[in-house]
Amino acid sequence: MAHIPRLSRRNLVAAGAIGALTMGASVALPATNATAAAGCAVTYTTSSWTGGFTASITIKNLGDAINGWTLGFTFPDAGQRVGQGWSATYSQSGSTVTAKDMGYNATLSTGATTNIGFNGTWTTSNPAPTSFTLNGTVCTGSTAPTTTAPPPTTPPPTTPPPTGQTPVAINGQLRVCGVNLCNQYNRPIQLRGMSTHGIQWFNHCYNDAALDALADDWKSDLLRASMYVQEDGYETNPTLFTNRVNTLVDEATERGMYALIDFHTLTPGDPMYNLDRARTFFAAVSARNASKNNVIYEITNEPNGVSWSTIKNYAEQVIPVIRANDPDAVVIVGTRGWSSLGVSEGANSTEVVNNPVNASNIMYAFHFYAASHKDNYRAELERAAARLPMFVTEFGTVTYTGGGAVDTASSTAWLDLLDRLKISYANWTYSDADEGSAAFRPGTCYGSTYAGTAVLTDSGTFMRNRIRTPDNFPTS
Ligand code: IDC
Repeated sequence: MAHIPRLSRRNLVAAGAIGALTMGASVALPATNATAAAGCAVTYTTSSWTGGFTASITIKNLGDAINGWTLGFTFPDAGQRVGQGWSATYSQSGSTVTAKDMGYNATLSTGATTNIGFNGTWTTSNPAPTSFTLNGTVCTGSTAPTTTAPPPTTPPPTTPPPTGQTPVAINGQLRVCGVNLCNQYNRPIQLRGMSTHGIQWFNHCYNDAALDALADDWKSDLLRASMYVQEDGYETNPTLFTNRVNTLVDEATERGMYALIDFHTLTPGDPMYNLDRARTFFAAVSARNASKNNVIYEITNEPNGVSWSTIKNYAEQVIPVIRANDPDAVVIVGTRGWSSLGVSEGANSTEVVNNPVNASNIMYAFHFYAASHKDNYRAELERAAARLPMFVTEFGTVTYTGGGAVDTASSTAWLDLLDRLKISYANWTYSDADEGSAAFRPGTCYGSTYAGTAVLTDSGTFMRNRIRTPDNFPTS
């Protein structure tokens, strides 16, 4: 098996991350005039708080098809500023703002819409702009700007999810019911799926063929998009990573899978270190994905070295940011000791049961690595699951380092327990990392074959067998 030395692997995947940025742009686009835009309609809605706001903008092209667009508007108040944006590249000069397409969303056929947005700041007041231009043409079809968020007059632009037998088509919007995750029929279900590796390193693994294999060959219910915050992740380029998470949500949606957005804090272990980043990130992704029924938010991966009360405090500051945009989505909160319910730091789930997060429709995360964590961890999860809604957002079949051999006996005991308790799970990792936890053999992601078993490691073979068995989701 090819051994890719660690350093060069990182260099390669860094190149892959850049490649992905241009991936959307390399799709053949119709040769249409980039300046033509005979008419347009814009809706601009905000949710505002003291000094800050999130703006959601829908652009509808009422003219000829265009390939390449720039939206222009002017803030009415001198103190209004664009901050982090998504689905467009923003610039501001004085009060004049332009938002340019990002390549993958450059084409707008006649009647097509696209959604963009940004987080901004304001000082004295936050009125909506009164006029918009698209490629220089005034958008007379613009609906009256408002800050009270009326329903958009245009439908969301994303590809509609497939209907029929996909996990999302069957189960719809999920909610927490008692200690379970329930589907649209209010019946407990279990989602079984895979986690990406860090998208800053393995972005090239999440191409169409790989995601097709996950949905169709593995029959996965779930894709966890693991966005590290440190370690060359989100903090280095918030816009790039926010956009990439959003496109992974779209990829899951198109395939009828649930998308778990993982704000992958790890080192430092105190989630408060990333509180401002979390607020910015979750404001953006929850606004962008609010109308979808398949998005689950995991607000901190593995808190460690901090008390439960600190984690709870963090959760109670981040959850309202999500709820403001996407009130019905399930939110998952990490637990103490690398999401071990405290066990790895000498505590247990009692601290959570006695002092739960003050929010509804939430679950708690539990993580394990089967070769390292055995009976005492299983016993604690089972004890906790009688009192708390639990979701295994990450686990490995190997040791907690992510490496080593598959512990088949312990992994089987774990998954049998999760199946029995209907606890949902995502396995670390759907990647070709050179480590035992990866599902694919090293080098697989530079090829084009992902389905079948020839490309799989021992862990991949084990997990594919567990995940692809029928779900039998209840429908009444
Ligand atoms: C590991 C990766 C490894 C990477 C390391 C960097 O497998 O390639 O070098 O992170 O931080 C976790 C974490 C997860 C770890 C994984 C395995 O959530 O980020 O991934 N693990 O060590 N918790 C327990 C184990």
